[in-house]
Amino acid sequence: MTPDPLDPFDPTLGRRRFLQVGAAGAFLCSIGGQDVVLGKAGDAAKADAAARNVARPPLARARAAAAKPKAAVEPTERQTYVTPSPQPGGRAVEYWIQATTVQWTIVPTKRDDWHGVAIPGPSTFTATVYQQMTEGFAAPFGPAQIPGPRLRAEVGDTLVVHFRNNLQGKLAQPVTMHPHGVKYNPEYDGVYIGDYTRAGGFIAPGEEFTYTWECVPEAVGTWPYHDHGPNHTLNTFRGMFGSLTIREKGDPGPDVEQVLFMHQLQPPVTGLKRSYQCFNGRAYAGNTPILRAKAGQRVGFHIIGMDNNFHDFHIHGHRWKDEAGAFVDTPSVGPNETITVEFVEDNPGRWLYHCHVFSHQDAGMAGWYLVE
Ligand SMILES: [Cu+2]
Repeated sequence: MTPDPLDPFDPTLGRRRFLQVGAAGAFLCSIGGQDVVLGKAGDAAKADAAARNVARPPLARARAAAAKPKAAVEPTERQTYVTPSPQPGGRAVEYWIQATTVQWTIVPTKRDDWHGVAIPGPSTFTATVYQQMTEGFAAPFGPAQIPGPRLRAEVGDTLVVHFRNNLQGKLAQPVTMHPHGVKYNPEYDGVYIGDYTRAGGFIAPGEEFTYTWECVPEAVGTWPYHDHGPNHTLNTFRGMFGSLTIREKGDPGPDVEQVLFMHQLQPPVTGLKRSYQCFNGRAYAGNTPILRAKAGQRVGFHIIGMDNNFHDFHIHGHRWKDEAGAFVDTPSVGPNETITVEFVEDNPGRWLYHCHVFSHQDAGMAGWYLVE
C-alpha cells in the first residue's frame, strides 16, 4: 500500500508519522525516493543536504543525445527519442531560464490593506525561483521572483527552453523544469524517476539543458511548470514554479490578463514563525497583485493551485461561465490545476478577490481588483 502523504489517517504512516504530518505546517515530501517529513525550519536544510547527495541516474546524461541505455530492463529504457521541430508555419520559441535564489519578502508593506491593520513580524526568506535571462544567459532579462516567467507560444510552435541550474551553496542540488499541457518525449519530461530518469530529469548545479516541448492543438490554455527533480516538493513549495500559455495561431488573447498562483508559504519551507497564504508569493491586499481593468475590456484570469490544498477563487461583483457552461463566481482549483476566468468587464469599482476557504482568506490570500 502506498502511503498517502496528504492523509494523516493513512495507516501506513504509523503513529509517529501521523503526529508529525498532522501537526500544523508539517508536510511530507520525497528526496530521491526517500520520504522526509518537514515539520520545522531545520528540516529543509536536511532535505537539501540529502538532495545534494542524490546520484546521477544512469540514463540521465547532461545531453539527451549522450544518453546510453545501460540497464535495459524494459523496452521503454532502450528507446531513443528525437528532438521535435516546429510544424510548418510554426516557430521555435526560445527562452533562457535559470534556477536561482532570491531573498523574497511576502508582505512588503507590512500591512493588510483590506482590514487596515499592520502585519508585523519578519516575512523574508530565501526562495528558489526560475529567472528569465537574455540569450545565452548573458544577463538577467527579468527579476528573480515568485512566480517564474510566463512562457508564451502558439499552436505549431515548439517551446525551446534553455535551462541552467545556478543554485549555489547549501541550496545547490539537481533541479528541473517539468511542464504541464504541452507535448514532450521522456527526455524532455523534466522528471526525476530514479534509475529510469532521462536527461531532462536531473540537471545538476552548474549544468545546462535544453528542453523542447511541442505546442500541439490540445495544448491550448494556460498551464503550470515546476521543479520535478529529486527534491521537487520542497523546491516547488519555496517558489520554483511558473506558467506557460499556448494560444491558437494569431489569437491575441484578452485585453487584460493575469496569472495567479494560489499557494502557501509554511514555516518548514521559509524558516519564518507563521504560515502565509499567498497569491504569487505575496500575502494580504496591497501586497498581492493589484489587478486593473476598464469597463468594456475582455478580462482573463488564470488561477493555478500550487500547494497541497484546494482553493476557492472568488471575485466580488462578477460571474462567468465554467467549462460546463454554468455561471459561477467561486470555483475550486486543486493542486496544479488551472481554471480560467473570462468575462467582459461591466462593473466598475474597487473589488476584492480572495480564496473563499476562510482560513486562507484570513491568512493573506486576498487582493484588489480595480475597475475604471
Ligand atoms: Cu485557499
